[in-house]
Amino acid sequence: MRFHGFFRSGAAWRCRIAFALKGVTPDFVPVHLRRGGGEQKTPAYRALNPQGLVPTLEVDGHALTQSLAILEWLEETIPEPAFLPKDPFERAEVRAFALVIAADIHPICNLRVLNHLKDPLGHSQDEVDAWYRHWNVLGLEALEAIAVRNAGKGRFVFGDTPGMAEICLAPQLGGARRFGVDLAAFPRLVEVEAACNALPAFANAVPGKQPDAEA
Ligand SMILES: N[C@@H](CCC(=O)N[C@@H](CS)C(=O)NCC(=O)O)C(=O)O
Repeated sequence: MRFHGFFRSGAAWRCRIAFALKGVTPDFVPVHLRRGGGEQKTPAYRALNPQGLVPTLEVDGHALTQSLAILEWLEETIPEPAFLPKDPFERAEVRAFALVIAADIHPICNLRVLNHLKDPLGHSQDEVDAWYRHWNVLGLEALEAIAVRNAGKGRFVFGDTPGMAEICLAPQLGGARRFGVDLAAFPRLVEVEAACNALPAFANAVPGKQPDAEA
C-alpha cells in the first residue's frame, strides 16, 4: 500500500487518522502542493489521480482517490473499529456531519480555490483569508449546533468512540486555526477535538509530525 499525501492537506490528514485507527501503515509518498508549481499537477501524479489532488491510496493495483471514499473502503475491508454506527439513521447523521466538512466547507476553501481568488480574480491575501474564515465559520456554526445537540451521548460527537465525524472534524479545526478562525465560539467542537487528540491515532496524524513537515 502506498499513500500519496501532503503534511498540511486536510484530506490527507483525515486518511492518516483513519489508517491509524484501523491499524494500517501504508508507505508514504510525499506530494508537495506548492513546490515547482505543485507536484500534484504533474502528468505522473495525474495518471494516478486525474483531479490532481491529494490524497491517493495505491492498493492491490487500484488507485483510490477522494478521502471519504478511502475511509469507506477502509470501513468495508476492515470493519473494526467501526467508523460508522450500525443503525441506518445514526449512520446517516454521522455521514451528514462529515459531509458538512468534506462536501461543503473544504471544497471551496482548498488551495486551488484560494489560488484562483488571487490569480486570475485579483483578490488580496487579506480578502482570500476572509473568504476562508467566512465559509469555515458558517460550517462550524452548524457543526457546533449538531455537536451540542448530541453532547449527552459521550465525549465524542456521537458517543464514546471516534469515527467518521471526528476524522473529518479534527483536521478542519486544525486548518481553521491556521487561518486565524476564532474557535472560542465553538466550545463543544474544541472539547471533542481535545478528546480526539488524547488518542495516538489523532495525535500522531497532525501535520507537524509528518515526515514531509515544514516549519
Ligand atoms: N474531496 C477531496 C479533496 C481533495 C483536496 O482538495 N485536496 C487538496 C489538499 S487538502 C489538494 O490536493 N489541493 C491541491 C490543489 O488545490 O491544487 C478529498 O476529500 O480527497
